[in-house]
Amino acid sequence: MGIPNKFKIYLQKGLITKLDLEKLIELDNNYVMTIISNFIDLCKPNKITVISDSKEDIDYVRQKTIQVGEESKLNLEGHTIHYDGFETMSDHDQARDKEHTQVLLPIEDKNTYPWINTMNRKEGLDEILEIMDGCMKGHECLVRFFCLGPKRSKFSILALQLTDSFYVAHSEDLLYREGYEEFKTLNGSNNFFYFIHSTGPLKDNIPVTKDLTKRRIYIDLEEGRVLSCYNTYAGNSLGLKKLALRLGIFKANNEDWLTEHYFIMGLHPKEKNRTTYAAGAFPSACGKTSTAMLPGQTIVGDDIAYLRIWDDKFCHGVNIERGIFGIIKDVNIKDDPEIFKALTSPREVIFSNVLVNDEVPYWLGDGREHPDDGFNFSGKWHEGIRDKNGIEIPLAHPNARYTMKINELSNADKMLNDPNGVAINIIFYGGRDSDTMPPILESIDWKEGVFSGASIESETTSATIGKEGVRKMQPMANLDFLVVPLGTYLKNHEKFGASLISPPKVFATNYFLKNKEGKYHNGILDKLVWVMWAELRVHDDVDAIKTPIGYIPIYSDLKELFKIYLNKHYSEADYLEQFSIRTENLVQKLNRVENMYKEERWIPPFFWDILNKQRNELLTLQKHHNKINILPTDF
Ligand code: SPV
Ligand code: MN
Repeated sequence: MGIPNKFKIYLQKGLITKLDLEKLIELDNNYVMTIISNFIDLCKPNKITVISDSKEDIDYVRQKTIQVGEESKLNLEGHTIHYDGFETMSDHDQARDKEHTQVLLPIEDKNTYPWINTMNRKEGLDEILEIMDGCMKGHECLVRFFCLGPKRSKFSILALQLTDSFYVAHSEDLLYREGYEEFKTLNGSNNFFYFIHSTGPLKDNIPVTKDLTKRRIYIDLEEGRVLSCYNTYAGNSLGLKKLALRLGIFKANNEDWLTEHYFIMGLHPKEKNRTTYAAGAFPSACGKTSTAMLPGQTIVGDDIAYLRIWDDKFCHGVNIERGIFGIIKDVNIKDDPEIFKALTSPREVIFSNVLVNDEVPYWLGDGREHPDDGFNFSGKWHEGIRDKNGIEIPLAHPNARYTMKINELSNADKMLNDPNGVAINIIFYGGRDSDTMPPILESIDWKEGVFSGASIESETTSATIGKEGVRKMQPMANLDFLVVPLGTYLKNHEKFGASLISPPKVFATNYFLKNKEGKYHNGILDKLVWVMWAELRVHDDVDAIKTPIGYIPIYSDLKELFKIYLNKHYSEADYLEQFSIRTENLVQKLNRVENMYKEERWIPPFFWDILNKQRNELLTLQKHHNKINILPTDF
């Protein structure tokens, strides 16, 4: 490939070095060159730097992020702190911005999509391209190549990222596999996603976005790209995370596979020489990472997975990431020992939006004594300080996070980078539900499993901007990222399971059940017992009790599991209370599910059949026993 004229000019102007231009030319891909020149001309950075897979290039990003102040060093080797924008406790860049994340639809599409933020494509592009005009002035634009999924794998999708944030680029090094060499295997095709990101102008004292009112995240399905500007929070800025999740959902729905908001883990039951792989979706801040990091088990991934019907006709899955961007709140030695150990030992970790005092990071629920001042996401902080609206600023943001690689953890699964993925036998779905679902429940079959995932209900958390504690339906914990009608998405699930020799068993978990006094019924690590029960079910090692909503465990099996895994006595009284079938609450929940799903016209018939069947059976049960809470012993 010769040097395109545009690039000759960049070279003359000193915008790019000869060496960096050669790195681009070597890819021999006109699409890559066109995308870069289009956005360089629009965003107007003062320098273009091309990062290959070399250690030297990756070290450059790591050093520059410190030099420009997007990250600062902490007391332990490899630990750094990064802050995202903050004005007040309700106006900040500390979480995903749902309102300004829009899916661009072609003008011909006159449908309404009840749960998707949509915008006319032309209007959206006009708006965001205007905002992005000159948005990188004075900045260095990094050109990055990544691979979503293991290298050399049928699962994987390549991704090009342009960003003027060293923090974004550094995070992506920890979270995603290198893709520069992979791009050479494209042979000039345009079969990749691309992401353009800019922080926009930064504040003088600390490099965070100055004007959050211009924050936009626009998803252009037609072009397989996402444009994101005036933000730094990873859920808004990193192309490969939630932005690629949306493009992946679109592609998977068109090609009969699944892109899901799933963790993947290896379960290693005691005294049984086997590993069983499980995936699972929970809305943000509902215990997803801590499930994937349960003691004694191994982690493949904690956030996003691609699943395919593999050559052996079983469901295989891969983690599209290789790192964790986890919530740090409540990570302490008692409740999350694996994560806590990883965060308090030397390794490459980016802490974000926590309190730093004397180069030591502190966060909410870390189980340690806290200093009463320091520096945090709001700037200089001291105990009792309030924002402009008089709202008290906590020492760390509730959605403060850490970013690190999985392969450095002692509990990393050895299949993490296998191009064939792992065979998934279990799927967990769960939400934050104080009064309706039991702690663990197995669906009768795949379709009921899809229904169960589709009817996850959860109380909102700090992971998105907005009010906390409101009960919301969270189908497959993926509603925030849907770019196709929910019905289309569910039909794709139905079809996927029907094409498998033996679809995964689906389980609903609920870690958040509360008693009458409003206290949680279960300890945080009790989830180990629930997941291990599911593992036994997959291998037909234990029986279960059939109820209208699915199978629940038998007391003696749980009692034994509590003893084996937690060395705890599990009382029958606890069991009876936790595993009662709360017919009244369940029927009300089904009514809410019905009301929500009525809003869309594409919902497949199997969904309504299951809803009506479960509701009728619950009502019959209630009548038969003449009470609303049916004990496991009543079946
Ligand atoms: C989530 O909120 O589901 C996360 C973090 O995994 S974010 O990158 O913000 O999406
Ligand atoms: Mn997530």
